[in-house]
Amino acid sequence: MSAHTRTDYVEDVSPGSGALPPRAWYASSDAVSLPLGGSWRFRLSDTADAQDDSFAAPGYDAGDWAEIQVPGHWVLQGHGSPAYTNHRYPFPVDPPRVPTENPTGDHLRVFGLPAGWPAGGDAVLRFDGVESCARVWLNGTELGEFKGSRLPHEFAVGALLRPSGNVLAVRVHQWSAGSYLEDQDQWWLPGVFRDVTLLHRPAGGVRDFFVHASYDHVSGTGTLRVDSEVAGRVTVPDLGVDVPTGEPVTVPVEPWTAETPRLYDGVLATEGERVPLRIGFRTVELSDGLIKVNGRPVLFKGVNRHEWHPEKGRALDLATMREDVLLMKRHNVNAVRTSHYPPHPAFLDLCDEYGLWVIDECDLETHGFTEQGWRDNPVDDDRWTPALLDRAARMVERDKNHPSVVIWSLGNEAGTGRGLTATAEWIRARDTSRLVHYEGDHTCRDTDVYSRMYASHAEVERIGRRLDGGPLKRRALPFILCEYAHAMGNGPGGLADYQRLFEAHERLQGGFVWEWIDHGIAHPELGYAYGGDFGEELHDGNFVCDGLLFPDRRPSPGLVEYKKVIEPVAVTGDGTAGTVRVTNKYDFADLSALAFSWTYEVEGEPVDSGSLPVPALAPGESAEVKLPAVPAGAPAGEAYWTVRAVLACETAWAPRDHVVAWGQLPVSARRTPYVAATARPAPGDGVISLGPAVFDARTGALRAIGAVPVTDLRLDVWRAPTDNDDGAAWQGDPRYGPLWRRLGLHRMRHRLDAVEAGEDALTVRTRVAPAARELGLSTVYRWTSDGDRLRLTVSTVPEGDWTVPLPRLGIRFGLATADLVRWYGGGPGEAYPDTRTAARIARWQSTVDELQTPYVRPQENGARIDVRWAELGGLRVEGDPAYWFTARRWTTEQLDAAAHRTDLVPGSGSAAGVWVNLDHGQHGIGSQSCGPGPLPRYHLRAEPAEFSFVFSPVSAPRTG
Ligand code: IPT
Repeated sequence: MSAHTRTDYVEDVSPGSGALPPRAWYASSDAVSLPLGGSWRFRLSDTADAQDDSFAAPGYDAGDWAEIQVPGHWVLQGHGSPAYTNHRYPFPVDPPRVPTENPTGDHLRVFGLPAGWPAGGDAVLRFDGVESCARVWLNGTELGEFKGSRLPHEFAVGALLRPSGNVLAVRVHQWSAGSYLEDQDQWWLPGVFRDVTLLHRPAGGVRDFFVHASYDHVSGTGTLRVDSEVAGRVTVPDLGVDVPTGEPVTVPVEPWTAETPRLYDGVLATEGERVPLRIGFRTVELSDGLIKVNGRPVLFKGVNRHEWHPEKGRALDLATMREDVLLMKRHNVNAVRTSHYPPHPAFLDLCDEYGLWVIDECDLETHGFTEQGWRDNPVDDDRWTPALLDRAARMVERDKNHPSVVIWSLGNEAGTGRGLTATAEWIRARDTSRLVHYEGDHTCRDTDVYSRMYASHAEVERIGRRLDGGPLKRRALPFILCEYAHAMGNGPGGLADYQRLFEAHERLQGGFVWEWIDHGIAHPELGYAYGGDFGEELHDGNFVCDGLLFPDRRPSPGLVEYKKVIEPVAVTGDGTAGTVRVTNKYDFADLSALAFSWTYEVEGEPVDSGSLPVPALAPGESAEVKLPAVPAGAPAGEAYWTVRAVLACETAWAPRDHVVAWGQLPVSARRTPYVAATARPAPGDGVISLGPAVFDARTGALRAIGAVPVTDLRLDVWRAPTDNDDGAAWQGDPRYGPLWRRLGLHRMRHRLDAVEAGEDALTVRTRVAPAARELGLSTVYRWTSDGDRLRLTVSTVPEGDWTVPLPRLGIRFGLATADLVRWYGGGPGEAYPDTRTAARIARWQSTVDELQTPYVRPQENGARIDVRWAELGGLRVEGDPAYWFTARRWTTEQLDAAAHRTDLVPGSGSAAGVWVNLDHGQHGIGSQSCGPGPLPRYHLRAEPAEFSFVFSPVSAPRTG
C-alpha cells in the first residue's frame, strides 16, 4: 500500500465500485455470520485527504486512536457536532463538488474468525448503512467504495480472510456527491450507523430470491412462487407446500393484511443453505381508481417515521424499533411511510409480523435545489441517473420480500426529472406486485397514486369530490396525503376534520401524519437540543422536533388525539335513546377480537358497569346495540354512558383489556352553579370583604378567598405562541403568533376605571389594552357571594378594530402554592378547540407538574377542556359555563421566553408559586408550522363575552 490518498470517488456522481449487486435481505439462515459491531478504533480528520491510506495496512498501530461504538455516528460520540438543516444544503451548492472541510472518520477493527467458521465457501462483508460515503479495505486490500447512506452494500471477501488478525478499515466522509441526494429534513449525522456483518457464504448457498405470494379473495387461495438465483426447494409445512423454486403453487390460505398479519413460516433450501421465510399472501392493485388489497380498498391511518433515538441518532437497536411498532399498533396507526429512506431492514420484519402497511421510500431527496428554482437538480441530469437507479435497486432488492411493503416511493422532495421516470420504470419492470408513489410531481406521470402534502381541508374535500380537475391521468387516481398534520409542538389541530373527509370520500385513502418522533438530541444542559444548539452557522431551529412522540418516546397529546380520531370502531348515539350505535371501521377485520363494556357515570363518578354484547360486525357494518336500563338508585346529576371496545384477548402488541376505541353518550345535562347574591360588600381597613373574600378597597383587587391568598387576578388574553401559532416563515400571513405580538397582546395594560361597592356586588371596571394601539377590551369584574361562595362574572367588550382572533380569553391569578389538582371535565390530557377528541368527561387527578406537556421548545400547553370544577391549592372553582383549566409553576411570559425546558424554573421571578388560567375560550391550534392554520370555526373571535366562576375554599385535595 502506498502512502498516497485517493479521494476522487468522493465527488464522483457514480454510486461506487466494488460492491456486489443488491439482493434480498434476510436476518438469519443456517449459514454462520459474525456481527462486527462494538468498539472500533477511530480517528477524525477535517478533510478527506488529511491522512494517507496507510492505516488500512495490517500491522498499523492505532493504539493512540480514540474508540467509537459501531453502529453509531461519531458526532454523537464526542467527535465533532451534529448539524440540522431542513432543506438547505449546509455547504455551497455546486454539484457534485463538496467542501474542503469534509470531516472524515477512519474506522479500524481487528477481528478473528470464530471457532467453527467453515473452511470452504466464500464470505461477504455487509454494511447496512454508512453516511455518506465509505471506502473499505480488508487486510490491506481495497474492496471498493460506496454511497447511498441508508442502503446495504456487500463485498465479496472470502479470499482475503484469515483465521485471526483480520484488519477491517473503513474511511467515512461526511460529505460526498451522495450528500446532494440525501437532503432530507433531519440532522446531518455521519458514521457507520447500521450493522456491519461478515456472512459466510456456503457453496451452493442462497443468493437473491423473490417471494411472490398473492391472494385471490374470490377463491380464498394464495399462490406462491419463489424465484431464486440458486435453485432449490420451498417448503411451507402449515400449507403442505413443498415445491421447487420457480414453480407456482396455489393453496387455500388466510391472507395477510395489516389488521390480520397472518404469516406462514417456510424455508428456502438450496444445496448449501436454508433460509427461513415468513410469507404473507396479499395482492395489491389499483382498481376502480382505488388502492385495493385483497380486493378491498384500504384507508391509511399512517405516520411518517424517521429513524430516531435521542442518544443514538439513527443507529437504532431492535428494541427501539419494536417499541415504535408497538406504540403505533397501540395507537391505532395502521401504516408507515419510511420517510425518507429505507429503514433498518429489521423494522420491516416487525411490520410484517405485527401488521402495518408500509410505503417504503427510496433514499433520495434533493430539496435544497428549490432554493435555485431546481436548476442543476441531479434528478433531471442524466449523469446522476445511474446513482438514482442504484438507490432504487438497492431498496427494492433488499425489501421485496416483505408483505407489509405495499407501495414503493421514489423519494421525497426531489423536484421532477428524467431520472425519476427512469427509476419508476425500473421498479415497475422489476416488481409488478406493488404500486409506485412520489409526491413531488403533481402530474402523476410516474405514479399510481395522487399524493400531496399539507393540503388544506377544503382542497382535500375538492379532491375527494373529484372537483379538482388536473391532468387526465391524475383524475383517475386515488388520493393520499403522504404528509399532513404537522405535529410540531402543541398540535396538530384539525385531525378529526381530515378524518371525516377521508371517511366520507372513497377517493381519499387516508394520510400519514408528519411525523412520528421529535428528533431532539439528549443534551446535558438543555434537556433536548435542536437546530442551532451546536453552533451551526445555518440551521432550522426546532423544526426538527415535530413528532407525535417526544424524543424519549413518550406519546404527546397529538398521538393520543390521533389514536382517538382513527379508532377502528365508532361508538355514537344519544344517551337517552336506550341504544348505542357501533360501527366497524376496519377494512378487513370483524369485531370478534374486541370486547365491549358500558359504564354509567354521574358527575364523573362510575355508578355501575357491565359488559355489552356486540355482534361480530363485518367491516363497514353498523348495529344499534341495546344499553341496559339506567342503574336503579343512580344519583341525580350530569350523567353519561361510556362505552369501551377493548382487546378481548392478549395480542402480540397489547395486553387484554387494552382500550381500542370508546365513546360517551350524554344522558342529562349539567346543572350550572347558582350563587344567591345575598352577601353585602363590607368596607374595612383599606379592604372590602365579601363573603369568604377580601379585596383591596382602592384597586378592587382580590387578595384572598378564605385563608387562600390570591395574587394578580385579571383578564388574560395572551398565550405563549405555539409553533403552529407562529407558523413557518414561508407561510405568509395570517400567522397569528407574530400578529398577536405585533399588536402587543403579550403586554396588555390594565387601566382601573372604577371600584364600586354596591348593595349586593363589588364591581370593578377596567380597560385592558396594549400600548400604541387604540384597540382594547372594556372589562368588568362583578363579584357576588352567598356568604360561603364567591361568584365572579367577567364581561368583556372589544373596542376598536379587532380583525385578529384572540389567543385566549379568560382570567389568570397566582396562588402561593398548589400541588395536587382534581377536576371534573375533559381529561386526562390537554385539549384545545381542534385537538379535543380524546378528552373524556370524568373526574381526574393530577399534579401541577404532571399537567405540563413537555414540548421540547416550551410553548402554550396543558389546558384541560370542559372543566366543570377544579380544586387546587385550597380553592374550588366551578365554571359557568365549563372552562379551560391551566396551572403552571411559571408565568406565561416565562413560558414564552423559554427556549428549552431547562429555562423554566419553578416560581422564579414572580410573586406566586403557581399560576392558574381559567379560560372561557382558546384559539384553535391548526397545523400552520407547515400546513394550514386552524379552520375558521376554531378561531377565537374578539366578541362581547360574559362568563362566570364560582370560588370556594376547600381543604387541599389529598391523594386517594
Ligand atoms: C416536508 C418534507 O417532506 C418533510 O421532510 C419535512 O421537512 C416537512 O416538510 C416539514 O417538517 S416538505 C415542505 C416543503 C412541505
